[in-house]
Amino acid sequence: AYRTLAIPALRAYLAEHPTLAGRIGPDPASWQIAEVSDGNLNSVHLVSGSVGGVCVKQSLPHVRVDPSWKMPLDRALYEARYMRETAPFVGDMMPALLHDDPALYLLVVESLAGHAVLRTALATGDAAPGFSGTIGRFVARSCFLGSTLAAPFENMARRLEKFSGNTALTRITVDLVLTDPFGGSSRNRIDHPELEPLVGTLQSDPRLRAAAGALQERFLCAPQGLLHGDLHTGSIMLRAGADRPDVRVIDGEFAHCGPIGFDCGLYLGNLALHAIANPAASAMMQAEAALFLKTFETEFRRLWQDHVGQGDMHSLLTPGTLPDVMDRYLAGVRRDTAGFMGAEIIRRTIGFAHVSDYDLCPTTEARIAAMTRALRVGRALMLEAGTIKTDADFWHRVDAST
Ligand code: SR1
Ligand code: MG
Repeated sequence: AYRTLAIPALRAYLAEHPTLAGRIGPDPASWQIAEVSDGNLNSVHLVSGSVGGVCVKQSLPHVRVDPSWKMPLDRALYEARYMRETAPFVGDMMPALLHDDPALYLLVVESLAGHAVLRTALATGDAAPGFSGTIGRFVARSCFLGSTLAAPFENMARRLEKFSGNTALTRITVDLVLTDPFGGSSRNRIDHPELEPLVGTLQSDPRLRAAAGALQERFLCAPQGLLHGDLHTGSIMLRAGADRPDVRVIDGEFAHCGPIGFDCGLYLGNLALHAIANPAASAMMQAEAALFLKTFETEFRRLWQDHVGQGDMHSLLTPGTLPDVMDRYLAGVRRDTAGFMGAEIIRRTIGFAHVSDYDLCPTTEARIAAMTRALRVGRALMLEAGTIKTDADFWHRVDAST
């Protein structure tokens, strides 16, 4: 039966599973177990011993950062499903899933004890440039290879069936990302009264409300691929390497079949938020955004080229028409990306779940100025999404607000 495992119970649980215990070390009493919960929802422990270590993640019956907000436990099962479904496409860009327990709603994954959360590494200046190349490849591969461009439609039908029950977390996204910040909600958090006039203007702008509505429709009615669903800089871990950083995507519990631009937009939105909160990192974030878009599109086109005729969508293409069809498809992904990027920037500024990047602002005035700028950037991206064609167009909306 379900129970939340505190450290002693967790030690006993792992000791009873020889394949897991074998990865940690022979003497359970000597294992070091530390709670490292960092996200909004779950409890996470790192366990290490003389042989190595594992990471244990368990669903809580509520939102971790707000115990009064009750939550079903099944998110751990969807995260395990996402990892199983995606691992064949992305290999070691994700940690390995070692074990899942459907009764305890618990996962055990490869330990990334030597890695840092990307958001933290950006804040401390420890993120070596180039990590966005891996994220671009991750999104292209995880989204394309499961799509109906790459495989018979029955494949996607099976995926839809597997993930359509992830309604509790899809509800969080629909409400917290795509509705509350634009309509107003008691869950929103407006840190500074100085922001209220601008928030009022945004929430009473019929065009912005309509743009948010169009994004809701895309999110719920365009199952182009299996999305990670929460691809912000807190869902990415990295460790410096000799020639390039080792980059891993974690936390796939928000998995949802939806528009590919959602994963792209969340990632770019979080790079932009960091640039806005920490102007010293702006040039680096711009370069990372460009690298992400370039790697994503190059990989997506290459995969499509290699899979022509294997899926049931655009299955009749001849070599001459392929580039045009790809251009049109990717233009649609860019439009979605810009819109979701804008919504993410706005919701991380005035919605329920903020980002710690704003803590880098040296004064309250700088923080209010950064948040004001973020709201303007988010609005421009959402309202002008259809006109954003090039990599530079994305960042122009970020720069134009300085
Ligand atoms: C109640 S959960 C709030 C946010 O945390 C997660 O990481 C997602 O981003 C969600 O929107
Ligand atoms: Mg998370």
